[in-house]
Amino acid sequence: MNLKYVPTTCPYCGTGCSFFLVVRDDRIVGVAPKTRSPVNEGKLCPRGMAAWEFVASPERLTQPLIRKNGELVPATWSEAITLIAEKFRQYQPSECCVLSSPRTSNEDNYVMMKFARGVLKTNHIDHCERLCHASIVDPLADSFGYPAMTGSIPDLAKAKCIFVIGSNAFAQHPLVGRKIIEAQRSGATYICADPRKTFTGSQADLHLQFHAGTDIMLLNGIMHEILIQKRENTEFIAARTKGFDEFREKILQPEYSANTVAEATGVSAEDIRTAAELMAAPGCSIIYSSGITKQGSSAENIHSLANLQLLTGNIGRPGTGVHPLRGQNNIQGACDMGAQPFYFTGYQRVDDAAVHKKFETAWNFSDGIAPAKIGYEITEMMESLISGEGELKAMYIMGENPVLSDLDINHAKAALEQLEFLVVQDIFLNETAGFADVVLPAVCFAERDGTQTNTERRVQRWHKACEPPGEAKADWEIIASIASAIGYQNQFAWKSYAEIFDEIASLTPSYAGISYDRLASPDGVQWPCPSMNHPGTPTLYTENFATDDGLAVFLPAERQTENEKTDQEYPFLFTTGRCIFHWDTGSMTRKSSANTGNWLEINAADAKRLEIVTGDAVRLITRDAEISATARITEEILPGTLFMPSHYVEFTTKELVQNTMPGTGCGGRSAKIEKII
Ligand SMILES: Nc1nc2c(c(=O)[nH]1)N[C@H]1C(S)=C(S)[C@@H](COP(=O)(O)OP(=O)(O)OC[C@H]3O[C@@H](n4cnc5c(=O)[nH]c(N)nc54)[C@H](O)[C@@H]3O)O[C@H]1N2
Ligand SMILES: Nc1nc2c(c(=O)[nH]1)N[C@H]1C(S)=C(S)[C@@H](COP(=O)(O)OP(=O)(O)OC[C@H]3O[C@@H](n4cnc5c(=O)[nH]c(N)nc54)[C@H](O)[C@@H]3O)O[C@H]1N2
Ligand code: SF4
Ligand SMILES: [Mo]
Repeated sequence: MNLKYVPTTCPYCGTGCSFFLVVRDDRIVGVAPKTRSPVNEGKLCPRGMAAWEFVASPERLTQPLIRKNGELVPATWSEAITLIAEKFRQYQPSECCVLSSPRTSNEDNYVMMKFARGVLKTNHIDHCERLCHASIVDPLADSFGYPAMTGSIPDLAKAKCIFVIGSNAFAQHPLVGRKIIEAQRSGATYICADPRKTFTGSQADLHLQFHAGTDIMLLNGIMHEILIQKRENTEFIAARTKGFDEFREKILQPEYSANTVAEATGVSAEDIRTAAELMAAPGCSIIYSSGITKQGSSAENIHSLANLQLLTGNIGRPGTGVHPLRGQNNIQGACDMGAQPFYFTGYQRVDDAAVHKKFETAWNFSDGIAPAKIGYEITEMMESLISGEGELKAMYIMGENPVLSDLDINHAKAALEQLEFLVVQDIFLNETAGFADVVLPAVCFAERDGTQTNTERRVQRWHKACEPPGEAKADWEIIASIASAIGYQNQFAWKSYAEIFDEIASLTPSYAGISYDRLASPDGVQWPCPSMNHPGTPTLYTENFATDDGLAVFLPAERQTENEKTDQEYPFLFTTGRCIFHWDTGSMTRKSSANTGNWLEINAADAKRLEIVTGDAVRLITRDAEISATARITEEILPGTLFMPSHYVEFTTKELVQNTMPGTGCGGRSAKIEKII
């Protein structure tokens, strides 16, 4: 018997936990703890523990498929690659678009980005970030310079106060939740603000349960109190920020006084004052996630969190800062690698002439690269297909399932039907493959080398633990074969993931000092890491911000997400989110024993009035859709609010929430409920 322990990182969430895959005779038989990981220190959540189970699933794709007479039938690699190359050669750059994938490695995303811009000559490249944390990236850059988390997961334990808003970290990022508890046990005060009293909220020392969508009122109210109590950090503000005077004037308006804010948000004036006092003290860390980013005013919400830390000087030291918890395992990396319509790697803009020249020269395509012009976002791709106004005809999708994850499933299906040619490259025959002309089998995380970058900018290694099923190939190798068949062998001639990584490092200042040798350390390396002797950057902005003049900017926020108005007929505010049992569209978790069926959470007082008890069948009705579910009566949500998990696609949750909010929908729609008798 041959037994191996292969170190790797988790393929699920952006926390980036490490573990060993236990391999017996080329078959993975389990996971084992990797105690030297600074992120998870040997611990894993149930998803990480089970991360090896899907690898050997009999449903894995094992050979290329080509659609003939309406059916997907097995084909050879050579047939599939020749067909794709022929097709892509026929289309103009403006007719092609690409979806890259936060489930794959940095190298795969880089190669896909080079393929889109160098081979197809289009900037129409994007990934599901826009359906998830679209706005996490740019708003933080507006305030501080970098579109990323400012601190580190291990350093959260050093905070004296932790403020969590719009994140159910204990369920969705459990190993970050562990750090919150560690800080609390060491004496930190833990404050949680959320419209629901979730797992995460129920552990808090102070829970601010506010009406969905009133985030800016609440945050401005807290900052108003900090100013009134004269707790702002004047020295920090003077030395390291700009825009304070205008900000101060706006926040001191009477509409943000504790009493007015209490009325608007449902949080007591006393709790607002207490939160202000606790958060102004040195050593406060803020954590947020999709509750903040999925609203109409998500950018303003994030600016407000940045303002708060600038006001108190709680940034630039371990245990302080602003920490967005990113969703998918490598969503940070997919963004860093330029799998977006606006950027090459490391947020170098495609419409910057000098940057454009740099990539054109380095890549050396004899017929040039895509013009210095921003391409379509995923939503614009779908929109242009539906309206028929754009020119799109061909699409290449790697590791995404837009048929289930798009904001509007019928809309996504209608869009994909308009395509003349669709290539889907995945590990399973997902729902999107139903629309494909060619399906290509890819390897999964356990079968490849490569790197991924977690939510705290930590670049970490995957290591190949076993052979892929059947004829499945690495994502980058498949892309390179297509590029070669089209006529671009030289630009895609790498032999390994490490060689691709070196090319990334050579073109990306924030990754310049990272190499596979350095990544052998169990700590990984956190970017920016500009040179080989630079240690990496666990804490950003210790001395300067990454803005042109090194100063951070106060950006006062006044626009608030508009909830649909409730009235006598539709008296409830309906909101959605995740639950601990399922992952995103539920395609994997709903097949497991953890499947729970769909439910609707109703506050106990409302339920009593409507004579509904837990287990009753109820109908939820909005102005343009309805859905049935099992009632779950709870004190976890405020009276007047309803909540349903977003993983149950056939119940069309998104049709219920669409038009009012981006993403799977926070904020709220007005709704009524009926008991089904
Ligand atoms: N109903 C519903 N919709 C949602 C959400 C929800 O909770 N519910 N969440 C929203 C959010 S926050 C997000 S981030 C998006 C996610 O949107 P998507 O990324 O479209 O959703 P996933 O279900 O993660 O699909 C990823 C695909 O990648 C494949 N895959 C996994 N590993 C690999 C690999 O190594 N190589 C290749 N080639 N393929 C691979 C999987 O088989 C799967 O088909 O969905 C959004 N939409
Ligand atoms: N178990 C599990 N874990 C996951 C995933 C999964 O599908 N299942 N998906 C991963 C992905 S892709 C993502 S993006 C992350 C998301 O991670 P989270 O953002 O933590 O996910 P949710 O629980 O959907 O939403 C967070 C919180 O927002 C609150 N909320 C609702 N309305 C509002 C509002 O108006 N304002 C504020 N401030 N909060 C509000 C909800 O009550 C909820 O507690 O999770 C990742 N981890
Ligand atoms: S917290 Fe996230 S990265 Fe860590 S084991 Fe769980 S799913 Fe994997
Ligand atoms: Mo996400």
